Amino acid sequence: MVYQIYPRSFMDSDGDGVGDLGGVLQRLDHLADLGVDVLWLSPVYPSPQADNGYDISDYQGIDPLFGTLDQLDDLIVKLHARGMRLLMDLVVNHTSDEHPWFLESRASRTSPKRDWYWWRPPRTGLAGGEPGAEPTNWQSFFSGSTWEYDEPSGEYYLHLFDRRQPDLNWENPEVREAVYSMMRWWLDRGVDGFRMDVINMISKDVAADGHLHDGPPIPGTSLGDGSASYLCGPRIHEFLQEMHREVFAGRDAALLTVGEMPGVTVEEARLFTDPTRGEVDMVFQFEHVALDQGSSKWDVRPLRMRDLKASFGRWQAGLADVGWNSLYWDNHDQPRAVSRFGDDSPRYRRDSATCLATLLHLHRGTPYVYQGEELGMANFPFAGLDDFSDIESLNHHVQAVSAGEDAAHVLAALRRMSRDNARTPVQWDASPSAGFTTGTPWMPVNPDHVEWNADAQRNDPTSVLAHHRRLIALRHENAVVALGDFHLLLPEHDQVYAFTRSLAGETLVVVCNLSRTAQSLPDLLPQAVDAELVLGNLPVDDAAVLRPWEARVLRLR
Ligand code: TEU
Repeated sequence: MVYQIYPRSFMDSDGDGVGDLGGVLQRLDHLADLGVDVLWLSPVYPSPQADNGYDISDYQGIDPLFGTLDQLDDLIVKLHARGMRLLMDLVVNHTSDEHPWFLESRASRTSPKRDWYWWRPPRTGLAGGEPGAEPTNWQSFFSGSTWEYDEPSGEYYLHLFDRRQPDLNWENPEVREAVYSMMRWWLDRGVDGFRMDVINMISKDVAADGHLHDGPPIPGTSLGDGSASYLCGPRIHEFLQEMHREVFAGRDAALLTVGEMPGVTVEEARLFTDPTRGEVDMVFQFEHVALDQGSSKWDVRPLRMRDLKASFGRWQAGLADVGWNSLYWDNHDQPRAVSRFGDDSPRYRRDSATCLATLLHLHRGTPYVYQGEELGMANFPFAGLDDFSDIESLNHHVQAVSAGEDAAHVLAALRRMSRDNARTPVQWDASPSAGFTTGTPWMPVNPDHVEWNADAQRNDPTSVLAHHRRLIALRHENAVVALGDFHLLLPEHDQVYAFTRSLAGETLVVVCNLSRTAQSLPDLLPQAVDAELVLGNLPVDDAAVLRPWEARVLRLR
């Protein structure tokens, strides 16, 4: 399994309130105890931190905020000594607007690096900066238009995310070679692979004359949806195959790559992860984290369990013979799973966190655990707008309120969906700063840390942490968990999520009650009633009754 560290919120070693590499080095026992195989480190490179490091101004260094290159080297050595591997975050769809490449590109229209980014003149007939003069109507992920006007040169540059994150032009072979050479430099240092940020956005659908196409209008705005022009664009497979040849070919076959791919379909994922094509090992897909959303992530809807099953079920089936799944509930962009998919009331928080974990870890694929998920960390009780820090949340608030949305309604959506929910400090102990820092934490510690923390759980066999340890060990020790075929049961049931995993004559039945209502097992899965209990999240008094949020892994006799 892969454990994700968001370094700014993991552990602070120098008291400045921001987590750092020294902090990661102090907590290696926690990772080893859990059974982590691979550590994915979110960006630690020099960055103005407009998007907490996803805006990189130097790909080959460490931001002093996080430490030094020596510490990174030390981390590689210490992880390897404990049998763990390190994945770095590769953010190459865009750079920071303070990256020297962009500064040079911006300097003049004739700069040798002008073409390293997407520069376009204002729309014909309109003056630069005038509303509607943007080269396309695309809406950015983080703010209004994807185009920022550059007064001195009279042209616009493209940014799919914030204006401080200009998109690199992958059409230019020099850009690609610069990225590949940087990747080789990290591999030569000993890192074991990359998690590739929005990697399915690097190929844009551009006409031979350089024209980019408008997207369908987005109701209620003057903007359009440009995603057809940049999600899995025309050259995406070519670029990833080239990267594979230029960077990974001939190196250790154990190197690992995972491509983050918003909007990727199962059919595309089969191509991306087919080992014979030489692209990436697995992708992060977004289908299951969009099931509780309407027109946007801020339009929160109730999740229907049968939709979740249908979605996971299709991905399991779609990548059964070719390719490989990554399995996640949480990461630094998602609200906390126990609050979102589980039940974070005091009565059911522990049970639902362990139930969700069982469900995820028993699927076929590589499980990812995001820091704090193994402790059952929950969403933060945000009081007001001042408590938010994330660029996406703040930009959204400004835009939505200026577009006339009710401020209280916008705030309610932020509370549930903001990425800040995932970014509060990891709760190590019950002390005032949760053992995260000796200083003032950059984000407030969740007040529930007095009860919910690693110290309280480490030696408690019933804890969320202990349950994760058991799930991870189960996969390590049982080929059927790692490799077995997946078969969905009870697809129509709205509370019980059940499936089998089978390999070489052995069959496990996994049954999870994702509700507060007790369920009768004989009515649902008679074959499971007298099966052998391999692992459960609650003590079983009555084999016939699945209690609220109970999960069982059973072996058919
Ligand atoms: O995220 C890409 C992405 O599309 C998102 O999930 C997005 O951040 C947002 O949550 C959509 O509502 C990646 C990184 O994981 C994210 O932290 C970065 O902000 C983003 O790319 C830009 O680099």
